[in-house]
Amino acid sequence: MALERTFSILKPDVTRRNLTGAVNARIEAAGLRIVAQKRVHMSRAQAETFYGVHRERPFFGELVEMMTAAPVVVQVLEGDNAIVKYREVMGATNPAKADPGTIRKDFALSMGENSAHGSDAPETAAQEIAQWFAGNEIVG
Ligand code: 3AN
Repeated sequence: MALERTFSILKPDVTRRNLTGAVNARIEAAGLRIVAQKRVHMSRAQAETFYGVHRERPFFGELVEMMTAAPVVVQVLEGDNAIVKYREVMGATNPAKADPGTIRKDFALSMGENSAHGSDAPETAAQEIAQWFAGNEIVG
């Protein structure tokens, strides 16, 4: 299987409750390596760019508010089949529907405050990684 990279965000509900290490432990236990990581407080412009694909959705304003309300941790994760694997480790968008043992089942508060973001495809992973990291900040 090909080594792949995905982009991850640990959302404000994670940093606020001091759960960064707990979520990272789940990521590492799943065999994904954290090859880049930094804590940032997103600006409104950065959040609007990041979630641009959702601009017309009814929850867009709420999503941008939530993502800019407190710091986040942005990450690059590397591993076999990392994009699909991380989405499995995160669980369903709605934490009430997420499988037991997933990050969202165990930590998320709601659909919006659902603890983690993970890229959904190779093209978006490349785009999202490029928005947040310079090549020399990713050390595999
Ligand atoms: P995922 O993050 O699981 O790929 P998307 O891409 O459908 O889910 O949604 C992006 C983000 O928008 C979610 N992580 C969540 O924070 C937020 N979101 C999605 N649907 C809703 C909703 N119905 N109400 C509030 N926030 C939502």
